[in-house]
Amino acid sequence: MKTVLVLNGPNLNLLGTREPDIYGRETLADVEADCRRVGAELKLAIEFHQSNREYEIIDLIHAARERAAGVVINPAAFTHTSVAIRDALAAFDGPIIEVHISNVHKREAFRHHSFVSGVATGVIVGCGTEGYALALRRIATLIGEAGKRL
Ligand code: CA2
Repeated sequence: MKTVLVLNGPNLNLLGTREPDIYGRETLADVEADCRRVGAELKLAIEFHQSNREYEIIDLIHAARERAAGVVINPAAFTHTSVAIRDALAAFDGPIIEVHISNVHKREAFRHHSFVSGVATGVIVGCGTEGYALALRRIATLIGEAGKRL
């Protein structure tokens, strides 16, 4: 079974506790359960992590080079600041889908730029927490297509 790494950046541990008008009412535990349910349906093993520390996210991306066929990442605020996370993702060979729960383009100007999008295979924005399931389905398609070419 292939593994997909689902990575969440800073403050996403607070999901469902504040700002429900922007981020909805699901907690990160609910998102993890959704990802595991969809992963089982797609026959993908899910590794799910959240970290408030940039270096931990970078280390997890490095480890994914050996362990994962794809990466789903919501880098949260690091989206708009981190060249280091972008560089780590650029060294990952499989598909990468960047997810944002909110529509960052409807929000403050500083959220309109992503350092990550330029190295992502695809970007899902403003689809709520459902974006994670959409991202996993896209990764499954891309991994399946790559498998057929081998
Ligand atoms: O829309 C998204 O998914 C974001 O990546 C979320 C980040 C934000 O900095 C990005 O611009 C867009 C913020 C994550 C913090 O989430 C919280 C959720 C509830 C309560 C407090 C923080």
